[in-house]
Amino acid sequence: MWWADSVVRMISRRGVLLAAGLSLLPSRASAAPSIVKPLPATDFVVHGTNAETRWEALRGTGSLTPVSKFFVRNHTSTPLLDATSWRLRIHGSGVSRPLSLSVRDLRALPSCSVEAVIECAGNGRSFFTSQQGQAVAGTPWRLGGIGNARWRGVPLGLLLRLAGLRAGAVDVLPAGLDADYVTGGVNLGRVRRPLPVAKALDDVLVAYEMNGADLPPDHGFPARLVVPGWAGIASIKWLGSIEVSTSPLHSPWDTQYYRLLGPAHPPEGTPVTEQVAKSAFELAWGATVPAGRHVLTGRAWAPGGVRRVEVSTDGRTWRRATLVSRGGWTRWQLPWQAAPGEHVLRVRADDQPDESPYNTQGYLFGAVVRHPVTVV
Ligand SMILES: Nc1nc2c(c(=O)[nH]1)N[C@H]1C(S)=C(S)[C@@H](COP(=O)(O)O)O[C@H]1N2
Ligand SMILES: [Mo]
Repeated sequence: MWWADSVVRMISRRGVLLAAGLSLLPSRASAAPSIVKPLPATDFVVHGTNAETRWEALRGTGSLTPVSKFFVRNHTSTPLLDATSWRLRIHGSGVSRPLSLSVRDLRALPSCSVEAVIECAGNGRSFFTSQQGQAVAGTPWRLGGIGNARWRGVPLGLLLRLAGLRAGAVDVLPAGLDADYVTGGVNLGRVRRPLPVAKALDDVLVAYEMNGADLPPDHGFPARLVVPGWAGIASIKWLGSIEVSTSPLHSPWDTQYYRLLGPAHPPEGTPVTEQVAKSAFELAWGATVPAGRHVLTGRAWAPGGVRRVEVSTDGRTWRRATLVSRGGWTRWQLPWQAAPGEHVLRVRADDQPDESPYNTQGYLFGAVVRHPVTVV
């Protein structure tokens, strides 16, 4: 495994003896690195326990985001789990035959593969402040809190049926095996977020492969949920259990976080489910480029796919970009004759608005981003 070296480094840094293979490491002092894989500054901007992909680093890569460049969003630290003792429990009032599955059990079941983006609900959050002058709470991502991969795994619907899903089941609650999330002195427990049974039965995977190889530690080894089209928080990593219930389930990740709160919403807020359309240039933020002919490249994405991508290089007119490939996201390109000076480039997927509705935690930023570029 390409990541084996960093795992060994991480373990020796944490001073844990490896007597009987890898085991679940409790997260220690905050000095311990949260993310296992290397985070070269050319590919990532690090925000605390999270790392966002630099868009310029995607130029020249194919449609799938290489694991080495895929963003990481960790509430605490990547746990190093032992695949041989790992089990996925499916239990609760909504199933008649609770299951406990090993990695081997999971891999023996019929699998399928999907190409899908995983995107943090807070992707683009910093633009609420920099473009709209609004203060919002949370990690100040630009647009790099997204990646596209081919995921292989077992449809969650199949597992629920094997567990004897009851007709009256309404919600499932997948929980991670990473450390409890403690914030402001309060322990909120395992990272977990309820999902309606209807979505669970639709297109959700319990994935064990990413881009044709075992899931790497940072992305959920040995298994994670992949919930296409929905906010990244739904795609629980390091899956340990899934409760299925005939009554609604909740956790702080749907009552306190990942809920749209603010003047435009009812007092209890609106849960975040589907993501919104976005688009980005494969260019550094504030890039400096030589004058002359360029081919602008980028990607656009939306839960139902993107039909049209338009680019404005003059602040007034829009030109239709050529769509290069489709899949989890749509790659596009457009020629640009760059004249010396300061420019603001804009790209929009379908009907992306100029302003994004405010919410206090800055979720679902969907407005057209104004990307500064200097031409010399
Ligand atoms: N167990 C667990 N699952 C998790 C998280 C986490 O911290 N713990 N973060 C969630 C969030 S907020 C996002 S955006 C995605 C990020 O997936 P990635 O790190 O593989 O890019 O994982 C989700 N699943
Ligand atoms: Mo997220």
